Amino acid sequence: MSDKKRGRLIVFEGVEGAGKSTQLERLGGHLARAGVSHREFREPGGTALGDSIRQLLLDPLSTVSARAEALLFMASRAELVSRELRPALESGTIVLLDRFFLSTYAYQIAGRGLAESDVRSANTMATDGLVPDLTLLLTLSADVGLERAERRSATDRIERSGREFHVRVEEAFAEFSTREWQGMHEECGPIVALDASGAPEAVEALVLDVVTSRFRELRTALGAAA
Ligand code: T5A
Repeated sequence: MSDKKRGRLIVFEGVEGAGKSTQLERLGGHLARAGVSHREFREPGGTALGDSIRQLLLDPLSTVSARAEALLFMASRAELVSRELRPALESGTIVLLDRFFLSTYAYQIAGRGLAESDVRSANTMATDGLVPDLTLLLTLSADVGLERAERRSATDRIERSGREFHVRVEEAFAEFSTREWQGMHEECGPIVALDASGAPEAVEALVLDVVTSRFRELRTALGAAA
């Protein structure tokens, strides 16, 4: 398929409470008002199987070993990629995705301590080689993000993994934004780090700026709708 007809996969990543869902929804609103066909998904979830897996993974009463946890994320991902993401992209739709495999690299490799080579291999199977066109990495300290998430609702199983775990996740995300790391992980596609510590409107302006400067077709559509 020619790149011209394919949609774009835009992923939002970052620590707990970084504002991914808020910004994804805002970008989705801009696209909808501009009449741009788009779909919104989150991981884990987005399919019947994925939603069941999400419940198992996030339930504070579940006990899940690190390897089982990684494989459950992969099973949800495999289902989402084959049933939803690829068909949407192939039909020319813009896909906005709340977390993808960069989260597995941060949470399961850096956070839980699983071997990078094992996780990358399993991920290759789950994504079947699907590479994001852009990842917007919202940067925020783990402490501020957890505070935001705790203020919003009761914490889930992964949020309860302890401060040290979340600081390792924050540090991993910081490393992912470096040119050196990205050069060694081509499966991740381009990653752009954005400061998520400001007000939602300030972060939204940063998101729009990156998206419209990366994708000419969206610059035209969103510019015309402004
Ligand atoms: N996970 C996921 C893995 O371990 N491995 C994986 O491979 C994958 C895919 C998913 C969990 O699974 C883990 C990571 C997660 O622990 P989830 O509920 O989907 O669980 O968790 P999150 O994606 O972290 O969702 P959150 O809702 O916690 O964070 P968001 O989406 O980053 O934040 P958002 O937008 O919901 O905002 C949180 C609160 O902050 C406010 C919002 O109003 C809301 O109250 N807020 C702001 N406040 C001040 N300033 C701003 N700029 C703000 N932006 C939002």
